[in-house]
Amino acid sequence: MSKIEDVKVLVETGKSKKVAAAVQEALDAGDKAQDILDAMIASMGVIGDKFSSGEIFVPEMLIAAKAMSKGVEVLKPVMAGDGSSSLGTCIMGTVAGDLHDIGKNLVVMMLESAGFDMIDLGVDVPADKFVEAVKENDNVVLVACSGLLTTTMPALKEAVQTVKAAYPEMKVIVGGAPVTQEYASEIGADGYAPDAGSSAAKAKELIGA
Ligand code: B1M
Repeated sequence: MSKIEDVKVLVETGKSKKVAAAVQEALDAGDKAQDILDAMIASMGVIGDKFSSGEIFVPEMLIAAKAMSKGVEVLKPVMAGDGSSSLGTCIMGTVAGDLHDIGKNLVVMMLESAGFDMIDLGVDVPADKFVEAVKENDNVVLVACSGLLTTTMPALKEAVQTVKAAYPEMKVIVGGAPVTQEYASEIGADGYAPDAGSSAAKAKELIGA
């Protein structure tokens, strides 16, 4: 079995104590960080499908998520840039009612490496908190909101519209599995990105960098 396959199996079986070492072994064997990350994202897709079919339940999903996070920790320094040039501050969070943070964490990592100073508000962030964070931090140029559930898409809309009501000129980018460009436009977001990689390019484009 290839090293990447090892990583996939460990994530899918929630072996969080072994994933970090396996990711490091894959890197040492010459696998690209992006390929390892893509494999772990695919594993979460497998986990999601098993959940949908009733083969596994929430605890197993949580354990797999923890395992993936351990792997991402190892990839972070490899994938991150030096962050030496600042494009300004970006406030990011997963919207109210939503506890999914792996995708958000990947977007934080990519935006940080693109040169943004990231303020990560975490998960289950009410709309007002995004506004407070804009107020409390210097040089905020972008607000980024993540939403993973169809049931929290209205919270995404509320976040965008609350930020826009308080700061009409603030650029807002949204993303997450159920989000589309169409929905992003409908709720008044300035930008949408389908994945963490493209979020960096879109974010830079939005602020004219
Ligand atoms: Co949840 N969950 N979950 N879950 N979970 C999904 C999302 C689901 C699709 C599983 C399924 O049914 N197949 C389903 C949602 C269905 C729907 O809404 N249509 C679901 C459900 C139903 C639930 C619960 C309701 C289950 C329950 O309690 N009965 C519950 C809700 C809890 C809540 O949030 N209030 C729940 C709970 C959980 C756990 C807590 C157990 C755990 C999350 C732990 C954690 O995040 N720390 C969990 C997990 C792990 C998943 C799956 C399996 C994996 C999510 C993930 O991390 N994916 C997921 C199934 C799946 O995704 N296929 C599922 C990998 C990650 C890298 O991808 O987050 O999509 P993703 O991020 C991508 C892009 O979306 C994008 O870039 C990322 C990387 O390229 N992106 C952005 C994300 N944010 C962005 C922002 C941007 C731009 C791009 O700009 C700002």
